Amino acid sequence: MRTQVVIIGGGPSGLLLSQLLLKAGIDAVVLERRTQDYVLSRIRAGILEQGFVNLMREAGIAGRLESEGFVHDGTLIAAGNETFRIDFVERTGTPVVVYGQTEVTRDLYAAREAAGGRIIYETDGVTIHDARTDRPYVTFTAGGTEQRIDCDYIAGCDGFHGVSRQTIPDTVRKEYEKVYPFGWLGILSETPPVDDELIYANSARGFALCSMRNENLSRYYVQCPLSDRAEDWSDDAFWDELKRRIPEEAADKLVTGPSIEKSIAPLRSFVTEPMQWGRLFLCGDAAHIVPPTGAKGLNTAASDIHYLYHALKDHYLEGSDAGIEGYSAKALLRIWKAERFSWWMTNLLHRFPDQTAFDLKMQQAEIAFLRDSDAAQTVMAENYVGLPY
Ligand code: RFL
Ligand code: PHB
Repeated sequence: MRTQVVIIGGGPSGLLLSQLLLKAGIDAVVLERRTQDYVLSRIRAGILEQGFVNLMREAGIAGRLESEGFVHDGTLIAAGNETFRIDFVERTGTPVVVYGQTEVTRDLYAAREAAGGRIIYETDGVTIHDARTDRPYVTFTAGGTEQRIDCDYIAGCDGFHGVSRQTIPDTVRKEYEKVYPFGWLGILSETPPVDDELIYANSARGFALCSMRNENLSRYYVQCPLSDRAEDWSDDAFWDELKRRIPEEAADKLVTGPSIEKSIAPLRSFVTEPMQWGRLFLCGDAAHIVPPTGAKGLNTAASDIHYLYHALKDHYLEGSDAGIEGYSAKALLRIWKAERFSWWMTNLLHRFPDQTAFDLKMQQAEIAFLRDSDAAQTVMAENYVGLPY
């Protein structure tokens, strides 16, 4: 088999790239290790930057997102019982959109299927060959047979545990990592959200977040020790803990109900450099991870896809390789800024096991500064809605 671009990974990064390429008349094959149902069962991101929405529009698949997504003009920050609001639109002119990653992925699969684009599911043993030559190829097994796809370029969109990043030799690859000493326990419940906007809460008992998917689907998180297991948390224990961490006014009106999903995600900051090796390009979680506090994971994946899509389009349609050559440097410049913001928001809002009395005072002062300073709120809003591509 031959194609122009092999895309490894059928998560949001890989699917979005495949759809943009298809629109530009560039042929691609997506290889996904799991089934479509499995990918759609993962509950993850909920907040989309305008840049993400624009890419979905460019790919011609923003219809449902535009009709069903909820536009949020700002967010609430709580510290103990005190709450203040940061107005994104007033400060930057731009809102964010609440629309689940599951729905984004569903729309992308539907569009790819409708267009007859190729996705090979349940691939095993995907291996990248000759990425530093001008004739790379990928081998794998699917449906019990060994297969080979020859191509011009390979997009490594296979998430944090994928094979693409590992293909780059240790002598070339440099990894930067910070692992946080806690995780997020998250639940999804068919209850109305406690507020119209998200509440990010710093409390003496640890961080909590009130988020949502729609009028009758809420997503809540509490910071928890890494040793906790989701199955050991009853729904009642979760709701009790959440109520203790959010302002009383919100706790009093919180509607609780059975959870329909419950899981723990560890928090990590991670970047690999470079994001390109010969004809292999890394995109999304394959190249970088942020703690979810700034809602940047899926959105940083989108900026990588934007740069790679334009680079490939310039190569195939304009005969220019400037974008291809500059991909890693360009993508990393924006990634590191999103890493900084996610790390800052994580430090601002969580309790750390080794936090000293001085550290706590610094955190309180930082929150007070954010509450009182127009400039600080503008900086926060600018980062939250997404830095320009
Ligand atoms: P994914 O989604 O991990 O998809 C990678 C795909 O590659 C497949 N794969 C392979 N396929 C073939 N061969 C192999 N060897 C393969 N190895 C892996 C996998 O099966 C999978 O289908 O990466 P992608 O596409 O880069 O997308 C990244 C996003 O999923 C991620 O950044 C976000 O979910 C992060 N995130 C959030 N991002 C936001 O922008 N806003 C948010 O509000 C937000 N909230 C979150 C989050 C992530 C969370 N968790 C659980 C990590 C909240 C949470 C709790
Ligand atoms: C979510 O709704 O899942 C969500 C929202 C904001 C975040 C992280 C996760 O910062």
